[in-house]
Amino acid sequence: MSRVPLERKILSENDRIAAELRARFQQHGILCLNLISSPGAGKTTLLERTLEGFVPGERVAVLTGDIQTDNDATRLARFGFPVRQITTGGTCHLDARMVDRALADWHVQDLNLLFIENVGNLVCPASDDLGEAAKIVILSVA
Ligand SMILES: Nc1nc2c(ncn2[C@@H]2O[C@H](COP(=O)(O)OP(=O)(O)OP(=O)(O)O)[C@@H](O)[C@H]2O)c(=O)[nH]1
Ligand SMILES: [Mg+2]
Repeated sequence: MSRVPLERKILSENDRIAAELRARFQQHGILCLNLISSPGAGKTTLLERTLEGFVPGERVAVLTGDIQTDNDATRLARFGFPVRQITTGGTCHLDARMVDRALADWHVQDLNLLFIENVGNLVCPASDDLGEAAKIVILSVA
C-alpha cells in the first residue's frame, strides 16, 4: 500500500510570498524590520522617536497594521516620510500578502529602510514571516 501525502503547511503560501519579498528587499539593499508587541506597548511611540531623528530625504518608510483604525499612520505621517496603514478588518496580525499589496504602487527600490508595525498582539504576529530581516519585540513590563 502506498501513502499519498495530502497535508500542506498552512503557512506555505505565506512563506512563498515572504520569500519573494525578502529577495526583493535584498536585491535593492533594503533593511526591513517587523515590530511586534502586545497592544499599546509602544511600537508607534518608538517609531515616532525614530522618525523624528532622521533628516528629511532619508530613504525610510513605514507600513503600520491595525485591525480597524488608521490612527497610527496619522501619527507617523507627521514626520514627512511615506507611511501607509494596512487595516486588517479583524485579522489579528499582518501576513505577507498584505505587505505585498501595500507595497504594490511604491518604488521600493528608492528605500533603504522599511519599518513594519504589526498589529498589537504578542501571539499571532510571531508566526507569519513578512520577508523582514529581523523582528523587533517591544516588551512593556509592569
Ligand atoms: N511610560 C511610557 N509610556 C509609553 C512608552 N511607550 C509608549 N507609551 C505610551 O503608551 C501608549 C501606547 O503607545 P503606542 O506607541 O501607541 O503603542 P502601540 O504598541 O503602537 O499600540 P498599538 O498599535 O495599539 O498596539 C501611549 O499613550 C504612549 O504614550 C514608554 O516607553 N513609557
Ligand atoms: Mg501602534
